[in-house]
Amino acid sequence: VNVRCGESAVEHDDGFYIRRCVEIARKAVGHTSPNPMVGCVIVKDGKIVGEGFHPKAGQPHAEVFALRDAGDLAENATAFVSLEPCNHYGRTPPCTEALIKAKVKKVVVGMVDPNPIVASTGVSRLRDAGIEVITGVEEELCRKLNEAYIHQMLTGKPFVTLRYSLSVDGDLLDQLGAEVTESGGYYSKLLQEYDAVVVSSFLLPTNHSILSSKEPGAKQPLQIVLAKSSGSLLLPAVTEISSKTIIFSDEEIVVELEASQRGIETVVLDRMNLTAILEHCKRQGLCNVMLELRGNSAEFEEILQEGFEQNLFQKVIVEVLPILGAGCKEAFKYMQQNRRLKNLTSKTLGKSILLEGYF
Ligand code: AOF
Ligand code: ZN
Repeated sequence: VNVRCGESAVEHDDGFYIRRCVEIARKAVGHTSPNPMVGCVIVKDGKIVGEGFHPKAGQPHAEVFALRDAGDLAENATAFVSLEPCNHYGRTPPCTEALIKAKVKKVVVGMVDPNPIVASTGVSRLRDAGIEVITGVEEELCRKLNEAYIHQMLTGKPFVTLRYSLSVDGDLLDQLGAEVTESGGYYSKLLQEYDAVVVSSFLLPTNHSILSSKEPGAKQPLQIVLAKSSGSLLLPAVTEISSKTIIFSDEEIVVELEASQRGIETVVLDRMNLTAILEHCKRQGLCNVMLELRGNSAEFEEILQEGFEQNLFQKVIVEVLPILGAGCKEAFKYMQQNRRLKNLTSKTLGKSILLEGYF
């Protein structure tokens, strides 16, 4: 789609280049937290002369990579960025200064940065330097790209998604649709977007491998295991646990770890408590968390209640499978709230239907 230097120029509008910024920003999906995903494209005389994206917190920002890629061609060019260029010294120096030094003529910004340290000072710094700045191009797309980062910046809390699979008659199921956990499947792609996935310990012994994304180069989410009810929790052999795991348990349960599993962190809570779990995620710089509900959801009971009462859930993803029953009918008794979802989307996936919406 993009036209590189040397190829013939095609007339594109600003939205085209911001959409390209979003496309390349997503190359770092799952890797940037607590930072946002950002893409930058440098355009001169209708040709893309430089591209870059932010690969990981601590590494240079998108603008820096794009300016490096463009070299001297950045002079008098237009820089397109999916997020307002930063204007502060964080882990890296301000992108505004890099753009000014490179002598770009114009900057087109997808959305302003909700980070209070930046909050429009990037735009004003560029304007003060005589650079023309346009903001709010493909803004909705840019906001969707970083919905977790934005939520976390505005509320100080991780973005939380509830995900589950249902039968057509409304049972909460253990299983997912065919092939969705394989590479390219929606569930495999979803896992790479989340910094952490919360599951019930019931799921672990038999089924935990489905908690890893099969996308090439995916960063695996932290597995947060909830262990409740009296008895003991025996983890599967550590060789089978592909990503980092942390176990939150109540005082009733004994978590038995083998010698090889001693690295697994365990946290004892006096009761199952979503606020405490989210605090822990926040301290680790995790921006988004997925709650994975399966057939036996007893361990989620208090968490669901707390989440709804305190508005801790942002998004819901529901897969409806073409089967009847055989799951847990009781699952949603504690979810009785008359709430309408916003921005609902639906699509068919093979033989299933996938619904997504926001609380
Ligand atoms: C940009 N371009 O590619 C990104 C930006 O600690 P630092 O230096 O990485 O700064 C992190 C903050 O910078 C982050 O919270 C957000 O406000 C902004 N991220 N800005 O101009 C980028 N990733
Ligand atoms: Zn920056």
